[in-house]
Amino acid sequence: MKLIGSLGSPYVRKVRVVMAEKKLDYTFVLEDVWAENSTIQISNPLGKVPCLVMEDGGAMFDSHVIVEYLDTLTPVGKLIPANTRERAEVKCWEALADGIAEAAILMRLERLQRPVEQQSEAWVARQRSKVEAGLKAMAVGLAEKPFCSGNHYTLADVAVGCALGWLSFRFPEIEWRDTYPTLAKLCDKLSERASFKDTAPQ
Ligand code: GSF
Repeated sequence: MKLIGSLGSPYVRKVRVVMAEKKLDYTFVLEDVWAENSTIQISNPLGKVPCLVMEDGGAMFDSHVIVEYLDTLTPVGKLIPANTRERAEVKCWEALADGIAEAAILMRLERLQRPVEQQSEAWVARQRSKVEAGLKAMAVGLAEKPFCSGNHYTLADVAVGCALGWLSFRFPEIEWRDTYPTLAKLCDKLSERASFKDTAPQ
């Protein structure tokens, strides 16, 4: 398998963490999707990473689909429960974590990709409110539990760790660690895992 991605993306990191937890072999191919000569659309018409290219040449996206597929490949390090209700809970955590990252990415793109006079403060504030509300919802959902969903490590924790890691990487001014110490504790615990250590955003 070949994973096309970048070193900064929280979604690519989520897939790489899952690959590592499940001890799957793959070739990591770096792609700058913003470069004019990017060939990402050959594999993903949406022009986004992560994109998984399988042995038969077939391509798969987006990160939700990829991690769900990877989890079926081996029983090692099962990350998505089979039970429908628990499964939905884990997937909802993933949607929340990825949604926070998405809102923050939109804030960043507005600042980086648009001329200053075209930037909308209202748009940035709208995305920021999603980030703030999302962080609060994650802290409420985690409460004093050791993991996000149930009593063990799942894709929910992987997604939360990747979203929060990215937030600290790109938006150090958003001080979620002080506001939500339980989320910080979870992140510190996750960052001790080799899967997280080896994929820190850069
Ligand atoms: C999001 C992927 C994405 O936005 C997923 O895989 O879960 N829902 C998708 N990827 C970004 C890189 S990053 O900011 O994580 C991307 O490839 N953007 C290029 C573009 O043209 O938007």
